[in-house]
Amino acid sequence: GGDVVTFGETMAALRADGLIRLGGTMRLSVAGAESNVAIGLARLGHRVRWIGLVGADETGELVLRTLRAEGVDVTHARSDERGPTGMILTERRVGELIRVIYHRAGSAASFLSPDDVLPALDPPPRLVHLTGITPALGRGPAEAVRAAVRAAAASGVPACLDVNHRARLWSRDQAAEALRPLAPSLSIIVASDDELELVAPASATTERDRVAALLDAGVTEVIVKRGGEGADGHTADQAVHTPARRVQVADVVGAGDAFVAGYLSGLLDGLDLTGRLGRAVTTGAFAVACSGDWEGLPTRPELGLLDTLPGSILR
Ligand code: KDG
Repeated sequence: GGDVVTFGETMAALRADGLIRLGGTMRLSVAGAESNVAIGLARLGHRVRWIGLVGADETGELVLRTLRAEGVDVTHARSDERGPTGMILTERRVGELIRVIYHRAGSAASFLSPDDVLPALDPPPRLVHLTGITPALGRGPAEAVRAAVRAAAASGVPACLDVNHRARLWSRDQAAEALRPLAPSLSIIVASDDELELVAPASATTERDRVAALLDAGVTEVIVKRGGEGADGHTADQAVHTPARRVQVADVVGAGDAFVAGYLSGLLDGLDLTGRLGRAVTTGAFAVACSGDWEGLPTRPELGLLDTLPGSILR
């Protein structure tokens, strides 16, 4: 079954250095929250499978080829004629502020269904990873998420959800309606501090209550991300704060996915909560310090690189 199975939409990513409306050069890559996590895990030596639909087009080939090249198992991913591969454009608007534009409505990935996902969970992996982006893509993807959560629970496989609210795709109310019912069947919930309310019961009104309510509902680990302030991890008997690692910011997009990859890697390696969060803030810092969502993610021997002195040369 491998270590981790994840699924979602991966798009062609076109990244402009300046303003798109002024024209100029863009760099072509791929991006998708779940495949970013998959690449992060594969670079750290874990066996990870990504499932998704791409269009029967050249950008779809780019998505699959990139994931294959990164050592991600794509044997259950496929192209589908019903829509094109989605596209995400980014431009650097001012300083570190990056504007995101989607062309993904009606994409092949929005036709994902439980039938695409369930066979890939047999034999069961050690972990299933989902994000709150997938249920925003359409009825089929939302059903696929519910089916995967049910299947994981039935076979005793821990499921991790990164809330990842995308305001361009749906409202906070719509997200909460879709995500709250999943919570009791999840083992790990990762949310930024402003996303926790989208998955915790509406009756809880403070962060403390939300964390407590999720743990009471049976979630074993609640991880709250605070960007440059680091992250907090909560289990039934422990609460740990880990500061972010200080790096020069190149591009914060993808930091959350890198964080999740580090966290899950630590979990697979049997690290304790402090160790898991330590690896998460380390992989998150790599994503922030490098441009691109996933390109700068570390291999296992590179995990210690941030401890080298600034200005030193790797030989
Ligand atoms: O987490 C980074 C993602 O936002 C990016 O890779 C694209 O999956 C993506 C999305 O839906 O925004």
